[in-house]
Amino acid sequence: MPDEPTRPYPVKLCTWREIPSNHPLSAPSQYDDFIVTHINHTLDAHYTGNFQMWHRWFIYTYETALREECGYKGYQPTPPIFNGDPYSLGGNGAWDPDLPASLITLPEGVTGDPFTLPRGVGGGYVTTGPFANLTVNLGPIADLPGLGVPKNPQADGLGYNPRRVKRDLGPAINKRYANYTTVFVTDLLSKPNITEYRLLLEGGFNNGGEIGPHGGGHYTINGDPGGDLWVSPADVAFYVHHGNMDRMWTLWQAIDPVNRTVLLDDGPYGHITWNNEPPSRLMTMDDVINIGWAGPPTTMREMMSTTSGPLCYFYK
Ligand SMILES: [Cu+2]
Repeated sequence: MPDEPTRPYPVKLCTWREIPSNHPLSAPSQYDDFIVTHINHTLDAHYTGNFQMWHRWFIYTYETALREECGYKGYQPTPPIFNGDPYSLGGNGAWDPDLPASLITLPEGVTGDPFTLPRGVGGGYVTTGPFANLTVNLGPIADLPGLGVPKNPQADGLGYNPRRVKRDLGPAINKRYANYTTVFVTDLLSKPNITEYRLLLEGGFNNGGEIGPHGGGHYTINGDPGGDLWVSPADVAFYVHHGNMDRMWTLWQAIDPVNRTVLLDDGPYGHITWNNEPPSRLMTMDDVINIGWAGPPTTMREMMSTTSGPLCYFYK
């Protein structure tokens, strides 16, 4: 049998760096800058009109930092990514027989019913692969019942709270929402406008717990921080999942490029507040996308095409 091809470069994260004097964290790494940013923008970059654009810039900036500042020469890895070998993103969490199903609740001030999702086949600490000792420093902000990880006592989740990563990967959520066999993915590509596309992608809290391919990918990883909407970028698998979300959007745009990347002001795009609570105006192409300490700002308009403006990449 021929040798399995392996990737040329294991994924590595940047080392700790000097702290700018007005940085909000006492012990940040460059990696933590991305997590702080996502925490600070959770409520204005999800269930909002900028969801795809904000995450496109976020993951693009992350991958650029990996390549230009950390010496990484590859791309986001492709499967297998969870087999625990040296070129993977680490394995599943160790099997925890006592972990309950995931209870998903809404952020404070937002209406909607909580729902439960089936658990995976891990639940404990990641013990294999290059990220076996990856530390989550921030959060948790979400309730993670059963994981034995109390909420960060600092309400904004930015207090230094180091702990090892847990994952609860499993087939149930993935097969229902996020892998190639589910109708959600083909339905997504047939959506006629960006708002319908986004609503199916993100799912929602008022539709019987249908979480869409975006929530499906996140809750397939699950655990700590994977099951925490705010802190999820602290698991390196976040960037692969969102890379694929960006790829799906790119495919959808390619079906009608004139209307979906050029004639942009017709929208409609969603509102600027989470699920339009409190009621707010619609997002426009001139709205700024801010990613805090992670990188410079951009605009909605600049994020509409991966091959013009500040971006230059395509998916195979
Ligand atoms: Cu996000």
